[in-house]
Formats: sequence, structure tokens, C-alpha cells
Amino acid sequence: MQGIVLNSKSQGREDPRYCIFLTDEKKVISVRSSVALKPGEGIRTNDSWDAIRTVEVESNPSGMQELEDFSEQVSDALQGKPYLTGDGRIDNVTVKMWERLRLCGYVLLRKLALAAPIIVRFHNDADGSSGAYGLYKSIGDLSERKPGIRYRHNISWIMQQSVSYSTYDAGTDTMIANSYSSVEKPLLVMIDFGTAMESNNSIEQIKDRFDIIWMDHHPVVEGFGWSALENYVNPWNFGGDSNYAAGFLACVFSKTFSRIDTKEIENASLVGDCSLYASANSKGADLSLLLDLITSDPKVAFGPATPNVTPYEIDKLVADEGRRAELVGFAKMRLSEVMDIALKSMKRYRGESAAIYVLDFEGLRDEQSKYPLPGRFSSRLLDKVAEIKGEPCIVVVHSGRFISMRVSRELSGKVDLAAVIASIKESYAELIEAGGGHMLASGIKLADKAEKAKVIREIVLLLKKQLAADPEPA
Ligand SMILES: [Mn+2]
Repeated sequence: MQGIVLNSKSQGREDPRYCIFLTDEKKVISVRSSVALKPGEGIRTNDSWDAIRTVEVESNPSGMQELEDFSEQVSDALQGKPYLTGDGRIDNVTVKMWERLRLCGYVLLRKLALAAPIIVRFHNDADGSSGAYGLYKSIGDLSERKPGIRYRHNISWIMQQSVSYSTYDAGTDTMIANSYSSVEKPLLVMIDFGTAMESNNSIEQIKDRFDIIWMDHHPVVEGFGWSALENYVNPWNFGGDSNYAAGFLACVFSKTFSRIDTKEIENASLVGDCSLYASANSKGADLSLLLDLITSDPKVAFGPATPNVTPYEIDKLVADEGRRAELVGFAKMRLSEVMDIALKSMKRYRGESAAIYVLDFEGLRDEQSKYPLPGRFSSRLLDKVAEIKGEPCIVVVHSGRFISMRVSRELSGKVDLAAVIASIKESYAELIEAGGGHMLASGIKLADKAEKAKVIREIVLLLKKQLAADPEPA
């Protein structure tokens, strides 16, 4: 029996795990071996693959062409035609992006075929996690059609706690990649975050170590250096905008190589990010709520020992109807409790054509539960207040060092949160640790909570100015 070693993964005191391409059977297996093997080597053994004791090694293995053929054969899964939903507003953007998505699909399929280490980082909200979940289901579907590939031990799923990619993240990813040795370069996949100035240095740090597939839908800010990367896909660069949510984008990307139905997951992403394209389909809405809850507070769903949420956990939970219904019920109850208190404790500032509501979120939630998180609650609060008052408005929700802002869609063109944040960063550079987001939904993280009142006063002032400004001449 002969094969080519594709990767080795060292894991503490246990024997390393190896992926080996079997030249005759044209498939990859995952095994442990007490004999040390090197990626790139051809090996022959008379033992069974799950108990390798003695091997014969060729340093220039003869099966390399078979390995390339295998990778090409996996790439046959690429689909020619764009995945369309029937909604022209979405499909126009998808059609423009499709070639780029197919190129990314080709990269992913090659990594999967050659057992490269893959890290998938996704934003910890309904949008980001639905993207990871859709991708996970799609890779599962692919592996049923291409049973030769082995990927589970090679993919690390990491939930991203912030909207930028930090040097800490870059260090972590490098260490994960370094626990492998592989013939194929590692791959980093980013979903729904990272398009921020703060990511610049960390990407510089890892760009030679990884190939990167990057799917985001945040507006590309001036000074962000990586939107020209070959495998950076953002609807803003293809005639779309943030309504084309990143989880939805990841599902569409997955359609370049998979046929599995992800409609519910797609809609969960759109609902979760308050996209114009969200449909009232209640199934997707409940999944969105479920994802929102478990990414905000993983302990509620998985217990204290599971701080990281991966698609494996999500999938198990989704399959468990009783538990799923229980958690969705819990989320709804918590939201309505918090909403009741919030509506009674907001401050209101009058502006021309719209009012600004400021909510101190701290102390409003119960100590034990992190759910709902202030940033996501602010979207719900905006909808509720606009509904009750019957007019567009702006909400500012703050908790600890975080300030989250949301603006009614009717005020777009008049109010621009990106401009507010830019101005705050200029006046109070030393107080702001990070800030960014969309035109109608943004957030700031302060360096120090003590100056919060000052920053919020400034935000309200800037918003009032924007509301008062004359509309631009037509
Ligand atoms: Mn998003």
C-alpha cells in the first residue's frame, strides 16, 4: 500500500495525526502513526493504515501526478451558473460577484483536497455564525459527493469577538497553522468582520503564511489596505451594499461547490443583520434569534465548559427540536423583559425631523446572563421606538466601554454614523479604542469608561447637527 503524506498535526503528548493520500484508492485518510512521517514524502507500508509501525520512504514520491489529478477532480464540483434567489436586487450583485466567488471556491476546494490546515473565523452574531454554519453544511455536502476528501481534523472554527482582526488573532492563527506541517499552504477564511483600519497590521503579519478568503459586507473605510486582495469579496465592490449580509454571502459562496439547500440559514443571516432583503419567513427568523442568543451567551445553550461556538454545536442544537424551541422561547422572553425596562429608562433629545434616544444599558440586564448584547439590542430598540412613536429616530445604547448607535432607514442620506465616528475619532483620538460599522449602524469601543458621558454628549451634538443640515440641492 502506498501513499503521500499531506499533513501532520502535532497535538500535545499524543502521537501526531497525519493525512495521507492513498495513491491507488485516490482518497485521503486520517491516521495516527508511531513512526514519524514528513509531509511531501511518499510512503509504502505492509501494515494496516491505522497501525503503522514500519514504512519505506521515497522523498520524491512517484504519485504526485495522481495527487494533482485528485485535486482537479475535487474541483469538478465547481458550479458554472450563479446561485439566484429570484430577488433582482440580490441577484444583480451575485451575478457580478460570481466569477470572484468561483475563484475563491477553487482555492477552497484545492485546500480541502490537499488537506491544508484551514481556519474559519466568523463574527459572533447571527450574521457571522449563519455564514459559518452555511459553509459547514456545504462542505459536508461536498464531502458526500467527493468522499475522498478528509477535512474535519484540518478545520478550526473560531468565533470572532470583535469587528477587526487584531495582532492577537494573527498570533493565534499563526500558532494554529504552526501546529501543522503541510504540503499545501494554510487557508484563513474570514466571515463578516475585519474591514477596518485596525486590521491592517495584523494582515501584514500573516499574509505570507496564509492564503486568505475574506467575505465581508462592511463599508470599505478609507485607509483600509486589503480590499484589493485577490480573494476579498465585498458586495460594496460589486454594486451592492451592507444589505447583502455576510452570512448570506458565505452561503452564496458555498453554492459555487455545493447543492445543499441553505435558504433558512440565508434568511437567518438577513434577519439577523436587519437587511432590507430579509423575508418574513418565520423559520429563518427563529434560527436568527437562536444564533443571536447562543453567540451572545454560549453558556445558556452549551454550559460553562463551551465558550467557543462552532458549527458542530450549532448543527447539533438545530437538530434537537425540543431544545431549540426552548432556547428560542427563552430568548423571546428575555428580549421582552429587557425591552419593557428599556422603554421606561431612555433619555430623549429633540432634533430636527427626528428624536435621539439614549439608553444606559448597564444594570438593565440580569447579572447572570449576557443576553441580549447591547449592540444587537439597539437594533431591536430602534424598531420598537420607531413603531411606538410612529416616526423615524436614532438610538444610542451604551454599556461599559461600548456605545452602539442605530438610525432609522428613513434618515439615510441625512444621518451618517460613519461621519459621526470619524469626527469623534478626530476630536477624542486618545479616548477611542476602536470604532466603525455601517452608515445606519455603528459602534464605538472606548479606551476608558470614565470619559463616556463626554463622548455621548458629543455624539448627540453631532447627530443634531446632521439632522439640522439642509438637504443637498437636487
Ligand atoms: Mn454582518
